[in-house]
Amino acid sequence: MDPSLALQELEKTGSDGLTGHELIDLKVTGGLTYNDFLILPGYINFPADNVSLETKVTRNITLKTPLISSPMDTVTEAEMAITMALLGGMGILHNNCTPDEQAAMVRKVKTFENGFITDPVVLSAKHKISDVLAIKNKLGFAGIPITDSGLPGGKLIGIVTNRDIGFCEDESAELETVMTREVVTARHGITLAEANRILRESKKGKLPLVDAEGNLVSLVARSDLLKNRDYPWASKHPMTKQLLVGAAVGTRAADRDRLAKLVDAGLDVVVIDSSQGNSSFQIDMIKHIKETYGTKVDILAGNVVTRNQAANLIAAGADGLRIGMGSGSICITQEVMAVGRPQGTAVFQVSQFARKFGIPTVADGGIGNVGHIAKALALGSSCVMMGSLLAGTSEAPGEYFFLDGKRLKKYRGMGSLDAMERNDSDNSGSQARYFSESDKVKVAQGVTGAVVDKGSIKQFIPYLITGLQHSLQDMGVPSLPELWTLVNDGTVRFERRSAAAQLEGGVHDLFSFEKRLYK
Ligand code: CPR
Repeated sequence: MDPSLALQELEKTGSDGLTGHELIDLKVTGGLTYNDFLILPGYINFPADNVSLETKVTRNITLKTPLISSPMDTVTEAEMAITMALLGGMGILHNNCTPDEQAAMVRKVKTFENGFITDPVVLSAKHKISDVLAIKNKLGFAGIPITDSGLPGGKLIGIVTNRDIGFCEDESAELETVMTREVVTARHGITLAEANRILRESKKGKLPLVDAEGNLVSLVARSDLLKNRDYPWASKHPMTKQLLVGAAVGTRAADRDRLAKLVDAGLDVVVIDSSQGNSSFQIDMIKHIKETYGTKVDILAGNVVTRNQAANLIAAGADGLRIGMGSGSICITQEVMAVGRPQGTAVFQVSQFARKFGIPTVADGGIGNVGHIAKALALGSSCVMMGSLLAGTSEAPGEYFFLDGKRLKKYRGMGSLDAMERNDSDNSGSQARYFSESDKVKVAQGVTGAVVDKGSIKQFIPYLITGLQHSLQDMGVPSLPELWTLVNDGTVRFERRSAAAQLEGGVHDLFSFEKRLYK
């Protein structure tokens, strides 16, 4: 055949592979999940770093990357939420704590300014040198502002540094006898660049920022200067410029009071946390939130895995849907309840349905690598939510420990008996997701385990982002909206893979190997 007729021949015989609808053909294959299929390569005519990953997590919240951290007490507290938002994603704060503790976490994210310490350690003039030494021992620094009240927000009256206490032999001396009273300060509201310039010129270690009345608002530390970098993709509220944050709540009466505190602290997205979201309780909660807060917070409802469940929550007013039942790495829901759905099928069915109403979806659970993220997005989800992949990073709550020579962090399901015991007294947190108040026997839906140290998400998330950009480039798709259009019109093609093909797709036939994922 004449080689110049190759394209015509292709047109006549059709493209390789299957459309999304043919792939997720329930009558032929039953439920599928990420490892059951691959995406066929497309045509590349752009560099990978041109691929846009901009997406929506809910109707009104747009992010530069589709990455969300799970509301689990071994994954997302304030530090994870802050760093996820700085890197272009978003964290959802867990609710396995008191409402006040959860609201404090929201506030910490909302008041975070890169480079500014917004909750500085502060002492009063009546504190002693020994107090400074104790802080130095515990936290490693000794430059401490002194306020009249001894609290942040009090009037700044001095500062104590290493130099002030270095030659003092009496540790019981009060700080007013040694503190420096002439403090170089700047007004709250200046940019980080200006603060850095003042620090450089004044050759001081700490720059307290004060309001018009001289009250201490925050602090910039010289030692942080080098560590600070720009976060051009940071997820920020368009008006306030504060970082975006979500938080989980349940559907009980007490959760309405909890939510009031979270909204007051500046919450952007409320996640109604239920393993089976299609309930009158959740629908009532959605209606309550819409009536009380209007467009002040967006609602990510769920979890759902079927179109039927999705339809109810969309009709009630959900701004986004969280998809997954039984797909989480720590989860035994499918084993115990016999209810759930393979995640690939769930993501495709719900996302295609929700898209008709402009409702974004979040594929939650079962994300074990970059390829899974790419597949979840290709099946139609707008974002992915990750638990195990982010547990074990330095931003996840909990201390590292060693076992068999490996550095580990604890990771546990929120419906594990272990997680439930944390708040047995008020029954307001994770118990509410998985157990009824009247349950005499608590049936666990998850396990407790450990994951290997992954370092900081400041390195790990950029690896996921770059990997994802390369994945979309291989598909021949420069952005997520184009991916969804091209999957829908059958241009992006899929193929199922047999068990043998799955083995072939992994590392095989080596005596030994080391799997390093990024550098
Ligand atoms: P992985 O990312 O670890 O696979 O899954 C995290 C997700 O698992 C969470 O976002 C949540 O939806 C789900 N999950 C958390 N605890 C669970 C228990 Cl005990 N049971 C079932 N699912 C759970």
